[in-house]
Order: sequence, then structure tokens, then C-alpha cells
Amino acid sequence: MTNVSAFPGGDQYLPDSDGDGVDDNTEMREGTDPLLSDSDHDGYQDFIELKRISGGFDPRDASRPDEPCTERQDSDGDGLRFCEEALYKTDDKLVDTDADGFPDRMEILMGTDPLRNDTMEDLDSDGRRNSDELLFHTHPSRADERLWDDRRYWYEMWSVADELQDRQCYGFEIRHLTLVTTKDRDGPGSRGHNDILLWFDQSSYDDPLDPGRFKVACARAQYIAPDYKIPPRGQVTLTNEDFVDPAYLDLSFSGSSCISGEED
Ligand SMILES: [Ca+2]
Ligand SMILES: [Ca+2]
Ligand SMILES: [Ca+2]
Ligand SMILES: [Ca+2]
Repeated sequence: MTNVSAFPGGDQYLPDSDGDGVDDNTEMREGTDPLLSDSDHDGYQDFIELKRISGGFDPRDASRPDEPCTERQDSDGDGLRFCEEALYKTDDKLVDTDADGFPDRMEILMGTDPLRNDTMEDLDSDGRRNSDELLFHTHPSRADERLWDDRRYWYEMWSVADELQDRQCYGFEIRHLTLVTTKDRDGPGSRGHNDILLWFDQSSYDDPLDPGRFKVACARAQYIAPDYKIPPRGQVTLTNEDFVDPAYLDLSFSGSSCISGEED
């Protein structure tokens, strides 16, 4: 699970109002638009252009790279466009090319290898596996001891008896999420929106190369420091129906695909 509005930036989570993987402060510093994931409209997302500046990309300049991205569809729903998958040699029909349980875009953004299962490795040599850092929303390639100690997510999962007994069902609870105060990207009243993505990967236990079947849900909360919070108790309940094929979720975050928390 990832609160895509809160980027793990060292000791704390930093607001990332457009959820594009570049926090607001960095966008101000770099001169990109903190409310737009593709500031120069050339089809390449800002975070990819920033990573590849020395390779001729520039998130502020539509004439860099020379060839803009024309193939802009994202048919597997992992958040990468065709041209971006081509750039990284990931599979444009698979959410998770290397079948390690983590979507292609998440791996490219966080610096792990989308083409090779490196989940058991420890990219920043801080004693924590890449997979744990991705799961608990700390940064796999940055030293962030305090974030890990104080703010990492808590997961609990349990199996639930199914009346029909022809399938395995699970309940889960994820706690200890940090919310941040974002800018009002979606117009008046949208300040403080936090979009939280939950990915589920179903794959066969005995086949490490099974790319699996992914489902995803988006939950939305709102937080304006110091104490305005929706839902007030900070709890959102999701059911099986809230999880959809990633190809059907709007990852541009117009918000229509996100479930808003309500008090129960
Ligand atoms: Ca951003
Ligand atoms: Ca550009
Ligand atoms: Ca892909
Ligand atoms: Ca992967």
C-alpha cells in the first residue's frame, strides 16, 4: 500500500500534491508544476524526465527528448505509458514485469529493478530488504532510519472462513499511515487530499515466474494541518468490490476512482 500523496523524503513524508512521485518542494526547486504529473505535456512523466536529465530529457522542455511520447496509452494500468515502458524495457501488458509482486512504475520510481527480482536485496545497505521498504513506504534507496522507526505502515492479515468453501478469503487491516497537507489540485475544497493505493497480487505459490493478477483500490482521505481530518476517525473500510483491474483505475487521479472515507 502506498499513500501516493506522501513521498518518503528522508526523515519525514513530504507532500506530493499530484502524486507523481516528485514531492512539492522538489517540483518548486526544479521548476516543474506541482499539480501536473507531466509538466511540459510531452508525454513523459516528470519523475522519469528528472531521472534522465543527463540522457537528454527535461521535464520543463517539450523539445527534450527530441522525440515526444506518442504512444501514451497505459493498457496494463501500472501507471506507465507505452513509450515509458519501452524506455525501461518493461512489459506493456504486465503490471509487474519481473513477477516480484511490485508494479513496474513503483519500482522505477523508487529505484529498484523492474526487470529482475531484487526484493531480497538491500539497495541502500540499511539492513532492510527492498521489499520491506516498498511495503512499509520507506525509501529503498535512501537512508531513512527515523521514518522506518517512527512512521512505517503496520499490516495485519488473517484468513476468513468462506461459506462456499471453494475459495480462500482474507481480511486485512493496515494502520499507521501518515497523511500530509497537499495543495488543492482538484479545485476548491480539495486541499489536503491524500490518495492511497492498495495493490493486490494473486499468483501461484509454486511458480516464481507467474506474473500474477493484480487488483487495485484507491482510498482517499483529507488532512489539513494541524487537525482537520476526513474521515475524522481516520478509518476507511474497503470491500472486495472496491478492488478493480488496474486498467480500469484512473491513475491520473482525477479522483473519481477513489473511495472517500466516511464515518460508520
Ligand atoms: Ca509532485
Ligand atoms: Ca520533456
Ligand atoms: Ca508494465
Ligand atoms: Ca516488479
